[in-house]
Amino acid sequence: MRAFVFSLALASLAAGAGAQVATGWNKVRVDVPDAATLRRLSDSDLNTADCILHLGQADVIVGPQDWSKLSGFRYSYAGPLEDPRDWQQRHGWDFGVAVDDYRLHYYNHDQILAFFENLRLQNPKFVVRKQIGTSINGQAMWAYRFGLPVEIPGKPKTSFVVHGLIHAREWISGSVMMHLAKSTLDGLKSSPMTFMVNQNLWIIPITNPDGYKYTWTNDRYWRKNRRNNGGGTFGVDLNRNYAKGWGGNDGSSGNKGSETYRGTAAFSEPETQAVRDFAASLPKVGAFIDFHSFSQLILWPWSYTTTRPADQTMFNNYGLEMETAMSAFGRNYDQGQCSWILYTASGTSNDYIYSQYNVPAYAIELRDTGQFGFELPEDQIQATQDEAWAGYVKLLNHMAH
Ligand code: 0X9
Ligand code: ZN
Repeated sequence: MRAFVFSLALASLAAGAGAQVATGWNKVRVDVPDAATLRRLSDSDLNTADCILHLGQADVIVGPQDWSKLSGFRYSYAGPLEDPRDWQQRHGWDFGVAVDDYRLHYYNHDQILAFFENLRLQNPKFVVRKQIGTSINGQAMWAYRFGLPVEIPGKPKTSFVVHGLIHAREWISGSVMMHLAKSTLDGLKSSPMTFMVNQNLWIIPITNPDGYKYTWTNDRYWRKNRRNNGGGTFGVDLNRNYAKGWGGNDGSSGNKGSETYRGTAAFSEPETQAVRDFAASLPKVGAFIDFHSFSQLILWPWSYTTTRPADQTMFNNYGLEMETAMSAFGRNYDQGQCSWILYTASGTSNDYIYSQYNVPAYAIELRDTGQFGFELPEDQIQATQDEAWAGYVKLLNHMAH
């Protein structure tokens, strides 16, 4: 199969036109026979299409410039991919046509912020926004607070903090942010005496604004932020840049081109600094969820080590509740400690929040389990939003207040 790929590439180059393999976007399947190859792959500059790298095989996204990065790996050709730069053109539509558009379509950076601004301007009593920082390329980072406009004197509200789009290509997490916002607002307005009386929901809809913009304009499969690392490589994996467990070689990479590049130091990136400082500014952090895709998993600390967290029983109990709630919409979710059921990941957001605030802090991998991966079809947005809301409410009910 390897010979087939090369001859196809050469033939395409020779032919000049219609050179799909040489100039287009493709998927190849890389053999991963041993741990050393697994490590070499995760440390490499290749963009993996799988969330979970494991022994056996791994699908890799190969852009026009990427073929040489495969040198030293055994692989076979697995088919063409759409040119990611065409996405906006293919999926172009007018924002705001119908109220429920966000249930049916993915929104780009400006549309997501417009959605949140719309909620805020229509409901100034319940919704407040705060700029929490600025991305490396100068985009404002926003957090939105949803809560009742009253506070019991001397008793600060407990904040549930959620964020989406820390990984740029995981678009469904942005759709979920909008749905948590809308559903919370509906709850606040319809049952103000009972719903979230002494709690706030803080949503950071786009934790990685530069990366997210880039997925709409240049590369649908971009994951990291857009820091220029020098030497032609870009991006730090923001979910390897937090301080807890930062630097672990098992769960992150020191190679600047790697998809899991951890950065030069813990909190080297303005985006993670913003989340850190924002959480520190809250009177009382009560719970945290970092939304990702894909794999349908509810993950809890620690991710940087297989050592069990002191609150294992709590994490497991709440995790099981969320698992049941989220599995009621036609897809099965599983829960467990990240380093046990997924893989070791060092320097993650929820390890950090748990280590700082000692509260339930989860990472949820939304749909699907790999059939469509990051490009979850728009007709699954609604069900994924519904199941995320169901899981969120379970944790909200347990949040100290
Ligand atoms: O690798 C990651 O950052 C997450 N998976 S993803 O495919 N969306 O990139 C998993 C992170 C899990 N984090 C923690 N359990 N802390
Ligand atoms: Zn992710």
